Amino acid sequence: MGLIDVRVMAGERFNLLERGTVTSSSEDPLFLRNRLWDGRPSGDYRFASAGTDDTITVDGDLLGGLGNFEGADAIDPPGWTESNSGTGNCEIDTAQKNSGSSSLLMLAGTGFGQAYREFQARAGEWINISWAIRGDAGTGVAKVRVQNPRTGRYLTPGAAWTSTLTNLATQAAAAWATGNLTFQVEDFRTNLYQDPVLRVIVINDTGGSAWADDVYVTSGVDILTVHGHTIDPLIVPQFRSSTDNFAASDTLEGTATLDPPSFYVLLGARVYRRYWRLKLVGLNVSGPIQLGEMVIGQTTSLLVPYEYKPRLGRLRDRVATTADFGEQYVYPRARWSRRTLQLVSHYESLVQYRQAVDEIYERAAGDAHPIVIVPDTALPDVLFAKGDQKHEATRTLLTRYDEHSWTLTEMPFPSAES
Ligand SMILES: [Ca+2]
Ligand SMILES: [Ca+2]
Repeated sequence: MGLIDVRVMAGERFNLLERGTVTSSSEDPLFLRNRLWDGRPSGDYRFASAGTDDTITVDGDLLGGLGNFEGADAIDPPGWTESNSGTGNCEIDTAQKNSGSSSLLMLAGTGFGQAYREFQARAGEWINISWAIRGDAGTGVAKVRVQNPRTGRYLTPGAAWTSTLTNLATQAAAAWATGNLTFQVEDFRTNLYQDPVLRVIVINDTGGSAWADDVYVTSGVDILTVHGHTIDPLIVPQFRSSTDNFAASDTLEGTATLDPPSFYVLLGARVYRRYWRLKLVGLNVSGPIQLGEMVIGQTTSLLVPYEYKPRLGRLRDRVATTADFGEQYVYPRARWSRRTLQLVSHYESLVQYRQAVDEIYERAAGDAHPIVIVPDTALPDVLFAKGDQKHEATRTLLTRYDEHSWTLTEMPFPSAES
């Protein structure tokens, strides 16, 4: 990290709200919660009333909670695809469980019992997978695997990727064994794609019976951002995490300092937990809170070029008319100014230049998808922005890259009238 810490998220799927399941303490029927992650701060979400301690909660399990293998005895595992061989079979079993009232039974039969479920990942993303598996102390061995179907590689217990078929964990004993692993998805240049889908596989290919339960996948979270809000000055926004949907576990990860029109809470490190919550502590006396866009995600730290000279600007949306005698009338139409950030960096190496182009320009596909950027973590500014359609740099001597004008423009907020 250089003298300045720059954080960025860009593309189609950086917002955990979009990949998880979102609930809120109340909801205006005309301004539903999917407007929190529609990629447009101008489309705002609203609570139904001015409640006390309003909350937005996301269940961030990337398997959609279906790794709990809950269901009626002997049915097919909900949400999992069976890929058995011979007389092998997978089914829900209420006789064995690590938690809840059932687990997945994998009968090898004359071949093997195997089930898999895929989840949306992002290139280079830090992820944690956890599991519980059980053998039968005879021939049945439970195995967990993670595969990237795009590269064909398997995740190793050492968190590396290999083209050899590899188990993440195995259990032969007739007792539940739990484990978890934090790993990084293969990067953009290995996948040759921004957002690969990964496959979690549970299998018994040795004989007899084996079981799996409580398979969960969480993305490492280090930021909460809110763009365009009507939160009263005395409300305290808290960023909280939980392992049990805020029953017994409820951890305060960070507190935001309110800033109009946007603010963020950046954590000191990535945290791997299933449930995340924005809690707006206090009563919003001015009325139901409106939120233009809300992001929970994982930032990338930019390798800041030596000459990082962001040019900050502001833009006001308005209507202007000129009378026939020349007098100008200007009417502000927006509630807040929009900020612009012009990057005119000089990259000292190909690595620095490529990271900026891959992580910002390529992930955002030019000006197609949004970019969330904190230009300096020492300052309160955070932009939900669009980039430029075109990007140009001049390669000079000694692999320096001089960027031409590259402007990120904050997207519009809800109009002043709404
Ligand atoms: Ca929105
Ligand atoms: Ca279970």
